[in-house]
Amino acid sequence: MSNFDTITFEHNGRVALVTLNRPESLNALNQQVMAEVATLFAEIDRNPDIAVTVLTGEGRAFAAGADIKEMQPQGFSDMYVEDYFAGWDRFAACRKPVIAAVNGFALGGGCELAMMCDLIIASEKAKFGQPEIKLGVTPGMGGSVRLTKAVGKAKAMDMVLTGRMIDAAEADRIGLVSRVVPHDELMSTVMEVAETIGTYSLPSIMAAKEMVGRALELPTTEGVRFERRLFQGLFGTKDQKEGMEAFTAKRDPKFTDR
Ligand code: CO8
Repeated sequence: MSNFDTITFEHNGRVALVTLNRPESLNALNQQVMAEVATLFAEIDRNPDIAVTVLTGEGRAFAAGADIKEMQPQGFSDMYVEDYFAGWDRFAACRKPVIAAVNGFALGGGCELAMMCDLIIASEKAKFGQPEIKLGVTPGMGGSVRLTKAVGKAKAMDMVLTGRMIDAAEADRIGLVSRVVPHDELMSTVMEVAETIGTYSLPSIMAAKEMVGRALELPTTEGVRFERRLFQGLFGTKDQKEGMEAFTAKRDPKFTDR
């Protein structure tokens, strides 16, 4: 695995832990963070020992957004020609599940980054928002799309147009997060969820992520057809035989496909 300056990486069993590590700027997402995250997640994608990754932030933020100080001097040509922040698409393309452990502020690009993950588990202290309108811009890392799909037009418009922050309880109520837990139980809960997922068959974990992701993009009949093909394909794995045999024999399965 590569070495990084703005993120840390730990790997234990089938679970990886990635921490955004610029606490002095509330883990503001600059180009270096993006490049390092994209590189690391490409490595995670290729590493057959890793089944699931937890993404969190050091200090009191998950991420307080794109780095405003880095963006401030940029012009349209800089943004357009460089396709500024397109590297986050490489993170979103990771084929293995990523759990966002939201420990504090998840604002702007930070909220958008959490929404690129597959599950969001939030501390009671977490705060979410799309405050870009206050800076004279709008969401730019997929927030208008993923937020609207997650919570619907009424709440997305409220957040994007007013820029107001919502707390973890509201985020839970509107369906933005999967679970909310006491702050000091955040990491233990998230690691337990990750470890549970990590016990399952890797091809079925990846297929599950892929089919739910496609469900958001496809019409119902196409989504159902796509799901069925992946489901049928899993009957080509050793793990399907093992999982069903273990059930019949009333023992725990031992999955080995990679
Ligand atoms: N960028 C750069 N630095 C930041 C950011 C940020 N997004 N957020 C916080 N910081 C820095 C602060 O400047 C401060 O640094 P310093 O100590 O050098 O002054 C340090 O972090 C601590 O922050 P505060 O002193 O402000 O802490 P507070 O507790 O008073 O406030 C807040 C916390 C409310 C989170 C406040 O910091 C804040 O409002 N931050 C900005 C939130 C924001 O507007 N985020 C959206 C950014 S725009 C964006 O994300 C666009 C995404 C799409 C880009 C796509 C491009 C194609």
